[in-house]
Amino acid sequence: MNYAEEIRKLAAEKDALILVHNYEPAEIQDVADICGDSLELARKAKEASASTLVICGVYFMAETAKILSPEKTVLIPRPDAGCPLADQLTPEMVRAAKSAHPGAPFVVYVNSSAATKAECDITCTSANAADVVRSLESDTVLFGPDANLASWVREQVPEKTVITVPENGGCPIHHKVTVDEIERLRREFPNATVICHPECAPEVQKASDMIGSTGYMIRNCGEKQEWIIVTESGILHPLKKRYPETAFHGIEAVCDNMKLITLKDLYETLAEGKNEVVVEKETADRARKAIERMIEASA
Ligand code: CIZ
Repeated sequence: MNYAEEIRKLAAEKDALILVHNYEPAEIQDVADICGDSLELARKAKEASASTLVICGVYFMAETAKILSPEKTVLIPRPDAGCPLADQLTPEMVRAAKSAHPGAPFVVYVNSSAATKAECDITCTSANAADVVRSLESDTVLFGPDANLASWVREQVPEKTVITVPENGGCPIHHKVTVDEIERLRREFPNATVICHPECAPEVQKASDMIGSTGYMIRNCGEKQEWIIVTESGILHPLKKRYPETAFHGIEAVCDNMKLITLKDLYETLAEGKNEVVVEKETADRARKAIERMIEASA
């Protein structure tokens, strides 16, 4: 069977919109209606008129779509696609931090569960974390779970005190990138500009020429002829598609959770309407406030 063709036919028949994250495998990105980073997918999920949304990404992304569009059916082809970063911040940890710092708002990275978001004041993504923190009145801000992203926020918003919860949370894939690796790539490709994701460690951020989310990379990598791309390998596909004349050199960084979905999984999910995402109403209502506040702050 030609799964890609059958998926497109089924999506039309079932009034389904397929939203795919930039880290997904190339063949999944190629059958998407919309590809993007978490912020772009959240915005599109909110605006979409289709009755069904199929989210190809990790579970928190599907939860976010369901929270923003409770009236829609939201499906995820692999509900077991988790996020080890999201698991590092629980609702109890947020409550404890808030009671230790009364009045300080909690900014939660979108890579978190619905239950954790429900305890927080506002969400952020890697595309808008500094803008979100800057938008808050309080001088002290609680931020979690990614301490590397928090460090980048501190650089851009030095007037605020940013307290990380947990102290050293991080994405295992980005956190293991080393300065040695960047230097080796610079020696190999001396004319390339290095751009890293803000989930990388502060020393890797400093060793890079630019820092940005995947959406930022896609928008800005037309500016130079050769790049070293320091983030999950899935991003190379949309970059090469968009800038066919540009040279892109990636690093060894593969998120197994982002690579779980196959075309067969996507086809079966659409055909059977299975793997529906459910978020309990009270949790969804509270988490929605935090996500919508982010969307307003980064409009
Ligand atoms: O914001 C996102 O979607 C993540 C997890 C990374 C990125 O920069 O796209």
